[in-house]
Amino acid sequence: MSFLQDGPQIGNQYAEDDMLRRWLRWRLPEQVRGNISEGLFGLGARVVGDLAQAALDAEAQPPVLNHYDPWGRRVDEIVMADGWQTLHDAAANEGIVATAYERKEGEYSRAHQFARLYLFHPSSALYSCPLAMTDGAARVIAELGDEHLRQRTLQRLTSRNPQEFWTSGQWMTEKAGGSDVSQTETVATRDGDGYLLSGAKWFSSAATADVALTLARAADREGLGLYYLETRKADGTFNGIQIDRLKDKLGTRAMPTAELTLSNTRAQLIGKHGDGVRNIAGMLNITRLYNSVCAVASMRRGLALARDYACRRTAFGRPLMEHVLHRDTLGNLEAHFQSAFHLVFHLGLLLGREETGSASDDDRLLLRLLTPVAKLYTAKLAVASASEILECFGGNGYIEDTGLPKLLRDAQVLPIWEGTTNVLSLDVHRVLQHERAKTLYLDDVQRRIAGEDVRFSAERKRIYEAVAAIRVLPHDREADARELALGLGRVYAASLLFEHANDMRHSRAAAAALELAMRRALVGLMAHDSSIVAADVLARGSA
Ligand code: MFK
Repeated sequence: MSFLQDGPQIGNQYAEDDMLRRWLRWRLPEQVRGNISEGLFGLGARVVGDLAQAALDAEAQPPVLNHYDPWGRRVDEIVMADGWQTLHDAAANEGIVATAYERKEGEYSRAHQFARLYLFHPSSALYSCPLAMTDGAARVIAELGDEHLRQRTLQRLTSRNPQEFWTSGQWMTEKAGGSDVSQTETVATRDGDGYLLSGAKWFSSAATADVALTLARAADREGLGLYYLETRKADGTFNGIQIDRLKDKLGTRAMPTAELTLSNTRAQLIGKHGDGVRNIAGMLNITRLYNSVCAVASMRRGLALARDYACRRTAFGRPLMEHVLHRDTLGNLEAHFQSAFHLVFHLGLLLGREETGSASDDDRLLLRLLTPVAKLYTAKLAVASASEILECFGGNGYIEDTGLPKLLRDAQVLPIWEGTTNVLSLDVHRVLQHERAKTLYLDDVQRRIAGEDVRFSAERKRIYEAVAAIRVLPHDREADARELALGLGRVYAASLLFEHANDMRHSRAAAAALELAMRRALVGLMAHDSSIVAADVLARGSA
């Protein structure tokens, strides 16, 4: 019989994840860990069991849009796989959104929720996308919704009961503006105590959602307003919504993204006219954090698969894992992953503090600054990591039915949706104009690496040097915004890796992650050279 190669196999994704368990031990009080570890273990088993099967089913049967029923009635029905429904039910009963709103673990509730989302995402066929928007909508409604909306909707968006659990869309993008949403053309016309919306939405992810938040322009008012709508009326028919087409996307194929036309869609204004962008930003900040959690989750899943494969696959007489160069590649990927993990989970702590009233003004400003930093930093890493992971499998990594190419296709959306790298860099730039933002950031980094300990003194010195470089860098030049934002991500991640290695004295993995990350992933912590004139010449292709 000729040679047959086994594919990669992974076990309980909580039990096998040293990074996650070490971080929880490091940051969470013992009692909180005691409360949550059994649930995480259970979810860790499901994501390689029934949820993995559901995700496979959803991926194998992508959504289909039927415009008409057999008798010619326009129905615009999106047919979803059974697996998609299973993932909906699991998202509810595993409390992927609810955990953050029940707040059973006080200020650690978001960290707990991040851990759950992180386990869930790689086996969710991107059900994490509707959950991101659902969580974002819940946050906005909790903060800005009136009593009626909070009573009617918030409870459903945060329910653990699958029959009751609603998901939300975030319909921002129109043909005229993906990044520049001020170009929104949808019109809101007053009708009784509500509004009727008419216009076209060009990228509406999770098109099967129950509700959506969207932007529109009231005829007689300046600026945009934020509107809440339910996609169906009480009789089950669409609320003035026509589904024109499903997008044919590079990845995220199990998740329906649609082009929609709104014709007198009944909606309710949230907040004031003119505050639409500012108000929807609260949702964006949550979905950007989801994006970051999902980025690190996908990096970790890729690594788990590649690591297992490296122990099974033999080449030149030895398992791949016994080849020094392959170990170097995997170690490098792990160092990148850990730097991203630290940044993102730290934001789970800050967000948890913010939502339970225990955050200081400094915590809030740092969270505001680091949210776009984490999104842009982790999304880029996730794409590079997925590409390297595929290569770890050789030709098999390029073959669809191994399930591996999906890792790369799905990762590629992470730097695009919820704001591209440049748009997020401009958001970082916007926050840095706040007089205290940069000083606060630098003081926080310095605090994490303070001390006289000789351990890691070379790493400490390099982080100090990066801090000094950032301190003198002008923060008001738009052309520098991207390099600066990426640098802020690297330096902050380095400071967390440092603190972690320093605190977890007996962890060889923590020390090795710091050492390797500083040599590779975080090299040129604040490599900065403003060469906008040269970039201008090359960008335009001038002779
Ligand atoms: C795996 C899970 C992943 C999740 C899946 C989600 C799938 C969803 C698919 C999509 O819908 S993708 C849609 C993505 N679109 C975007 O992300 C929009 C990108 N554009 C931006 O982010 C722009 O920066 C933005 C539209 C928010 C602002 O542009 P503008 O029109 O120039 O507004 P401006 O004047 O800068 O800001 C208006 C106000 O909002 C200001 O406040 P003030 O009026 O008080 O000064 C800003 O400070 C505030 N603001 C803007 N961004 C903010 C913010 N406040 C807090 N946080 C922010 N992020």
